Amino acid sequence: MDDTTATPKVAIVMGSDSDWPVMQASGEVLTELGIAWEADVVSAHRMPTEMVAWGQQAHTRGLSVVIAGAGGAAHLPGMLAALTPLPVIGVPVPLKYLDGMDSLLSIVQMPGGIPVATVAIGNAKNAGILAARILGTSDPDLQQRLVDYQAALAETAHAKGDVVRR
Ligand code: RP5
Repeated sequence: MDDTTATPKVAIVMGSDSDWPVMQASGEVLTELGIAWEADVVSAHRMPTEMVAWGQQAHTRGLSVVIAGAGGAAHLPGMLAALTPLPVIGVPVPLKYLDGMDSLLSIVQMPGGIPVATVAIGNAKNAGILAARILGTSDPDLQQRLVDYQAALAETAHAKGDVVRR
């Protein structure tokens, strides 16, 4: 495993601390894969000037990937993608109304030239794994850990098959 106290490679940002119960799954899987990460609230609507500064500086701080989660009028991932040259992974956070469809559509429908790699509604775990896969393209040890991770998934799926197989 890598030293997770090292300079963060992945930033997990969100529009509100109320997004954290969903977003923490990104951090959990990154930690499991030995990747140093940081997390913060950077609201596109409540602190727009800070969001602009954050987005402009992200790539100068040693970060490689941004995971951005927001709910409702979820503008944070797209705005950060417009401000940074780093890959941005968007997590649509489901809120009380509309089952997260509003968040999903706010994040996924980016205009050409400004991509946000959007995961399924509420699936912050996949955002973490995708960030790891991006980092793994230039880190053979990490890529091997991802191979092992996938092998473990297969093992679990086989074990479940053993339960239902007759
Ligand atoms: C969005 O508004 C945040 O990303 C959050 O999902 C939602 C609600 O925020 P709070 O009112 O809980 O702070 O910008």
